[in-house]
Amino acid sequence: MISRRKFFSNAVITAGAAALGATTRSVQGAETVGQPSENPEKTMQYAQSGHQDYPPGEPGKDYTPVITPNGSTLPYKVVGGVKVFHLIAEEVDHEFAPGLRAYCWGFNGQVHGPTIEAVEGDLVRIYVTNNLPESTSIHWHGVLVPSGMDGVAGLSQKNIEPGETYKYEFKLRQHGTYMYHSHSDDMIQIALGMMGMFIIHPRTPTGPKADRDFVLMSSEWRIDVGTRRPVPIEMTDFNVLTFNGRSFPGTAPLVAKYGDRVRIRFGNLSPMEHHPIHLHGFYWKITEMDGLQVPEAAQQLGNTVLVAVGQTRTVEFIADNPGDWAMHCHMTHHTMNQMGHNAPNLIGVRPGKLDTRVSKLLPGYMAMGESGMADMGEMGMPVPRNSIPMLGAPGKHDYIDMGGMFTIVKVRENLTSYDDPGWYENPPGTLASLASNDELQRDLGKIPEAKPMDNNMKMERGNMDHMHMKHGG
Ligand SMILES: [Cu+2]
Repeated sequence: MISRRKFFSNAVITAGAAALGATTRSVQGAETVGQPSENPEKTMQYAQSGHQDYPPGEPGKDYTPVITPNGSTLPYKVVGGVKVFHLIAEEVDHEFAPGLRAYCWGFNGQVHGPTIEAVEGDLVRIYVTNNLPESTSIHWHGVLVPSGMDGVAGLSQKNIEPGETYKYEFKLRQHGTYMYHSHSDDMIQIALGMMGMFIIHPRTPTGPKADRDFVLMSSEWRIDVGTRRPVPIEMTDFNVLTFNGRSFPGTAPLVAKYGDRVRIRFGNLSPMEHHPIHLHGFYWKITEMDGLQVPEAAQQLGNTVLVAVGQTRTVEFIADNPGDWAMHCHMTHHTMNQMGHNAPNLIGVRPGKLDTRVSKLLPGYMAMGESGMADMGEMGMPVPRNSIPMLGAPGKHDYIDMGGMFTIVKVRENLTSYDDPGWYENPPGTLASLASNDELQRDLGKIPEAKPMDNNMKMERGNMDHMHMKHGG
């Protein structure tokens, strides 16, 4: 167990080693942070013995449970002092956002699997039942376990064959934000969704307590328009980007009260891509990297954190800025929905009725608008069966041209519950608005002349505006 005092003594050793130029020592010093013992042999005995140092940690008493938006926490029961969990790997008919469903592989009826939550020092026993048509195994990503519990099929254990239930058992000798995922036929099983978050709370918390503790797992999928099975061999062209298995507008907002300390634990098990996650309205501190606590003096400040495939990053900030704040991957293709991909480039072109004619021949065909793609989400063309428009959803002020790996952090004063409070009411004078002629004359000395790029283009668009997106068939 890492006490605050030991934590600081480690930090001092690390600093001292670094000062002497012993860089390898400093790396070793860093590794001891978050682990219960500086003595590797003792640590190993501890991890492999059934010896119990602490009673099972209890929610509300030993920790404040995390919130998994659009997801849930895996229930457990205590048997003889051991926390017993049961994961069932199975096919799930999963909704990514209203209008788009696909047959994925997940756990306990969910994509991704429920969040496993426990406390440092807990002895956990996790049963894994395989109801998939092929063998599997589960790896506890970042969790320090005995080699035979590490879940790499063939290397650490036998495959769990269809219909079999395996038992994993280990003691949690660290705390932090970790993950679990299939480690058998990885490319297929991860592309189909077989992953979840694994949160281990500290036995003896140090530092300020989070009022809101969110868990967000990133992933990416290719689901061809009109189909209902993600393409598991995709390597580059992903068209459905998700937080906790959902694409905006299917993502639930993260709600906080003004003044709350908000923690967000990001994990990324996308098949191929890293995600720079950006939050508007705040700066945060990166408090954990791959589950390991970052010493306070070394916590980076920022508003974007790169979460590479296989990494977790935990951030904390004070919700001191009321409003509706975008939080999203900053790769522009990752905030776009399914139909935004592979659209022919028609910027500056007059397509006339081409779209309508071609779409009769090619289901799912949709060209880019003449003046960009912002109109596509709200234009009148019917959406093919089982698909989501390329862009987002109606917002308070206008259509939101964002989708995919996008969600909203909602901070409010005077909240009575953490239910979705609806759209933010902007206080007078705090909303961007159309400039008046008086203001323009006063400040610019003139009224800027409107110079449309091509007046002819505008004529083709009239009948596309203000029509609702609807699903065909
Ligand atoms: Cu991304």
